[in-house]
Amino acid sequence: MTSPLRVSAAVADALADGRPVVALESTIISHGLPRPRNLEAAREFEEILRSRGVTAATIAVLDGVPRIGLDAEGVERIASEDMAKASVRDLPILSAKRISGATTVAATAYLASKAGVRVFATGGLGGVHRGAGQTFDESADLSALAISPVAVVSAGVKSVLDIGATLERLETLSVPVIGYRTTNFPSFWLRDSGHTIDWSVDSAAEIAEVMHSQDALGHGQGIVVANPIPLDQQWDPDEHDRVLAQAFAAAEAAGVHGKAVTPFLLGFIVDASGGKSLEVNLDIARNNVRLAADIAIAWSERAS
Ligand code: PSU
Ligand code: MN
Repeated sequence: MTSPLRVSAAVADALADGRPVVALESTIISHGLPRPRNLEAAREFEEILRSRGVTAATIAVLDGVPRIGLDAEGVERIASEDMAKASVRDLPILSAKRISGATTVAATAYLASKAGVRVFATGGLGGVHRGAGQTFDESADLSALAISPVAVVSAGVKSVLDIGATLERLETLSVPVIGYRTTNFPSFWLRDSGHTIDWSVDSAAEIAEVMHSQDALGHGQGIVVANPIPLDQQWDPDEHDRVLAQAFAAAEAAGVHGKAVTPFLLGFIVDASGGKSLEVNLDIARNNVRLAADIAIAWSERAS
């Protein structure tokens, strides 16, 4: 059977030559950022990688085909079309129906690992939702990382989630969580969630070393690399707390549930903060793309 994935020529060549590649997700573009800033952002993330000599592998499903690396038209499509939000379990359905989907962290990590891309940059990871004890709402991002050997650089998980429970689940799933130059787990817009983690590293090379050790041990998990936003770029903590409280109240009043919860909260927060959360959001993603580039470079040097 031939592979159902379509790897772009640029990504395939880079992988064959052992050059650095970084995967990027499409749900953040399609459902996580407002138009038209989302298209600018998608292009900018790819450009940050290119300027460092790293090949961008933006991942999405277009007309049923999982694509690893998009051309300019593909990037425009994920930013402008109303696409399904696609997690791992949606992939076979999109494929059979030949429809398009923007891939979450879960589906992106899964597809990246199948294509041999080992480093992935995103903004924030999905996790355990507040109230999950009743709703069982836990993002498949966590379970996908248990089966996808990819180092995912994020600024932790948003404080809209239950961060303590998310860290517990990552422990259960045997997914390493490593702070980049910190043992304070970040909460996306803020540097410190109040939760500490066991391990930190000081360099991209050290993360590549952990990836190598993980392979040598025969582990198949990914790695969560937690990269806090620089202090002078973080959101004002008081405004953050105030807007989040409003967002929860609005979600409750609107009766939003399931996979609509994350996009609802993110959209509400952008509006209620007068766009401030969006600027911080973009700084976070850029910062993560830069660190992912460094890790991919270290990985390609380590592997060659
Ligand atoms: N967190 C963010 N921004 C996002 C998402 C999460 O700060 O855009 C997106 C990611 O694509 C993530 C998905 O994989 O939401 C998680 O959604 P859910 O909780 O429905 O699994
Ligand atoms: Mn969910």
